[in-house]
Amino acid sequence: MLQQMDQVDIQLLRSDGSLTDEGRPIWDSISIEMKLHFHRWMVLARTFDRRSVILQRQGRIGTYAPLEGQEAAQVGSALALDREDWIFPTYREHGVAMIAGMPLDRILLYWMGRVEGNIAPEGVRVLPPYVPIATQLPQAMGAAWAAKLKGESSVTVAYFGDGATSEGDFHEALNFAGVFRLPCVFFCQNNHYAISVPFSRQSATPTVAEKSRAYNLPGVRVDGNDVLAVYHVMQEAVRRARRGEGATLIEAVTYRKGSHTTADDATRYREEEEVTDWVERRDPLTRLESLLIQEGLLTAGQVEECHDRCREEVDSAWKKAAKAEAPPPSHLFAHVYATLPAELKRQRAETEGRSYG
Ligand SMILES: Cc1ncc(C[n+]2csc(CCOP(=O)(O)OP(=O)(O)O)c2C)c(N)n1
Repeated sequence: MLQQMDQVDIQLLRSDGSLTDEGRPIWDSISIEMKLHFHRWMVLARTFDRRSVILQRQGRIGTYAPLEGQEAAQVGSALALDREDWIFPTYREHGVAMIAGMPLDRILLYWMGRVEGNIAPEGVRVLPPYVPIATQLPQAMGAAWAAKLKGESSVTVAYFGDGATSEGDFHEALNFAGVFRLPCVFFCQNNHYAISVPFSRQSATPTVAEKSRAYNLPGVRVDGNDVLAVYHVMQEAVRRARRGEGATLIEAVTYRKGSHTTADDATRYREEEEVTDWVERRDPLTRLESLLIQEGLLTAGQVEECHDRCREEVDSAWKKAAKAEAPPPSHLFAHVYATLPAELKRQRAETEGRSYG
């Protein structure tokens, strides 16, 4: 099983922090600024993630979906996008959302159950996190189709997990994108489990990428813990979409280090040997840090400073989020129905201390 996880079409930065022959010229062609962005955002995503798990354990935020282990897939893909591009995320894409311009305190507000956590600042094109699996895919096709009809150059990116590829919505969206040659990218983070169900129990195809063939789209299976390779394939897919050549399906092979959410216990369905292999040997952040140090772009001390600054940034975001006023209970009933059904009207009246009907 571990061997099959290893088979990818493209890896540029190996687990030990060395570049492959193909990786060297690609790394050299990237600006130092971007290389440092890879690092800072991966550290920030991890720091935010670890703090959020602690906040959940302290009862300060609600159930939370950790991303640790998937930083390279999220950061590499999001840094290849422009401000004009549309992002349709799942509940795990905090690393993508922060790069797209979602303030950290607002991401925390979402996990505190606040409506404001769903609202992106003006000009930030990231949709609220989608919880029903794969629903965002056909909706993202609507945005991509609209952009195409209007002659805009924006690209739409739909993020989803391996489990989402077992849903009808996934197939409908790929079919639609193929037929109408839509400017979009399907970005799958294959972290190997849909909660407790391994990929082999969800899909008869050994990979996600090969599912693209049925829709006449290119599919690429990239090492999702290699930020350089993810950035590279995403750039190519985005450029292709902007040139009017249609959609690409990217499968970033990765692993979530922790549980599915803070309400789950992953030790019940994952082998210790498998977890250790991914956590100790394939960590996306230590691999990049070791390359940056070898290349003389950062010292070990500067790496530590970056971690400290990110901790401060997350601290101040939490301080801000914690000050937010508690919302009135009526918020529970807003924004879903234009006209509330009778039962919900009754419940709303109850929360307001009124009798109903
Ligand atoms: C339509 C639908 N069915 C079931 C669920 C319950 N559910 C929540 S997360 C999840 C697994 C999703 O796995 P995957 O798509 O691989 O994404 P990951 O959580 O691993 O990032 C399921 C089945 C849901 N949210 N929506």
